[in-house]
Amino acid sequence: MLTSRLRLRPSNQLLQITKQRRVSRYLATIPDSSSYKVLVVGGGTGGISVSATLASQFGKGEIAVIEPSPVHSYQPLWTFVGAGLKKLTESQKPTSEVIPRGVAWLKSQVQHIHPDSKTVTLKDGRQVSYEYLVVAPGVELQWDRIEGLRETLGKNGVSSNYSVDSVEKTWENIQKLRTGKAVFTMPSTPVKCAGAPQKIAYLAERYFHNNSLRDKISVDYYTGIGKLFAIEKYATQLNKICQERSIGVNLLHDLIKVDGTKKLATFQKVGTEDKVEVEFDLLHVTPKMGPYSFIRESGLSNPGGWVEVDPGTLAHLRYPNVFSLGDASSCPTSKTAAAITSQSGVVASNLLATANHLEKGLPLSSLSPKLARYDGYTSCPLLVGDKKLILAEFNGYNAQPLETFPYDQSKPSRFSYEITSTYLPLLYWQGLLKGRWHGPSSIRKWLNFNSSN
Ligand code: FAD
Ligand code: UQ1
Repeated sequence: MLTSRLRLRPSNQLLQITKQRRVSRYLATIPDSSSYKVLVVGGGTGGISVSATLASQFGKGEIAVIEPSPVHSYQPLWTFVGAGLKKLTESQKPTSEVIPRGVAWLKSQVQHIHPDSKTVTLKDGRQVSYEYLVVAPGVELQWDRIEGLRETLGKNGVSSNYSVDSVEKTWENIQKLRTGKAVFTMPSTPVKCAGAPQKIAYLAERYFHNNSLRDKISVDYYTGIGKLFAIEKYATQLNKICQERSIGVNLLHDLIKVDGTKKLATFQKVGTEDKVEVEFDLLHVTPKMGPYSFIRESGLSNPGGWVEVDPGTLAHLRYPNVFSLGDASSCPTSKTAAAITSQSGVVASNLLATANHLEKGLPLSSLSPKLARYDGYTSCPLLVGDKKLILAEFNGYNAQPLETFPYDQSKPSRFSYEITSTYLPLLYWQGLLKGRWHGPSSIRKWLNFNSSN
């Protein structure tokens, strides 16, 4: 299936690095077992950050991460890559290097979870049992839900920053365009990093402007939803930028078909039967996304297909030994790595507390008030071009800003750009993935002690 091919194939250069490093790390590898105290589904941002946080609390080989990909990606960097601001290799590390010390890596894919018998069936046929389960497989990129997209992605001026195979094409296409129509799309489904589909439009527009091409190139953003951004404070600024720079904003237009040869994109007007055909010379597509079907088939989902957890404790509503975080969870906040900085600490703390409580033979009802709670924190660093950025940080549960720094983060700022471009990657690799960084709440409290933020 295209989804897995696109996401799992590493670059040749990275494969070579992987091979060299695999030899030196061989002795540190934990042998596979058929039973673990803690089993983690997915070695992405959520899975690695939770297992790193828990690793020191459990013995060697008691935790395992199930992850099929040999490469771990810091996906937030892909917007920078699509705009020529970073190299793709800067976003990647071999999975073997991010698996925490003492944690086993099962290089396979989960096919089915049996929460009643506390076992998991892997695609290679193995059965693995667990006491505690963390479900973090992320969101599925559903390329086939837009007719013609799979055939033309990476060709005919069509690319997507959401695909590791075509993100570099975005920068190639932006540089190649000298005249014509540049079109950027966002679907009507939930997506990870809901700002990414428009960030690349702002970056491309500034590139055309700075190269004296703007009067020859039109820039249009088509979105399947009804506003530019969910939080009013940031939406106001983004609308202003679009107006000032003559970026066309077409709300409630959902991309349903791409004809790469004819350079024609077809949109469905949401809530109607009407279709609109739009010509393009450059098309940046954000695919439709949804939950993986194995979550529903395993009986762990809410009606929408997401892992059904308590939005505060992140514990499963029906299986108290199961937790979920990140893009796969039912948390009604936007799906970002930033959200995981807060969620990973909550999952690790509550899993440990549950294990200790049950070991003592105490009833779970007495534990509930003592559990940690995720407050809905999430963030979307909105690159707007010219090395400036709107650092949107908010509580996704009450739609209110929750900013770390004591300045108005809705204003495009060079400082916010530097934080995001230089320091967040460091915080990600050395902090979050090592279990040492659980979000900016204490910095926020310290810096804002005198404000009402
Ligand atoms: P992932 O990190 O996607 O990891 C899921 C893992 O599960 C994958 O490694 C996958 O191989 C594995 N998996 C899938 N199915 C199975 C299975 N059946 N069995 C076992 N393993 C499985 N976030 C921000 O905070 N700020 C940003 O600026 C930002 N920008 C972004 C820009 C782009 C272009 C993209 C694509 C994402 C961006 N994000 C951003 C979002 C962020 O990367 C995700 O929200 C985050 O990585 C989610 O973590 P996760 O662990 O839930 O999923
Ligand atoms: C963050 O910690 C983080 O993970 C490392 C992100 O992911 C890319 C973010 O986007 C943000 C905003 C944070 C929060 C950190 C600070 C310093 C505001």
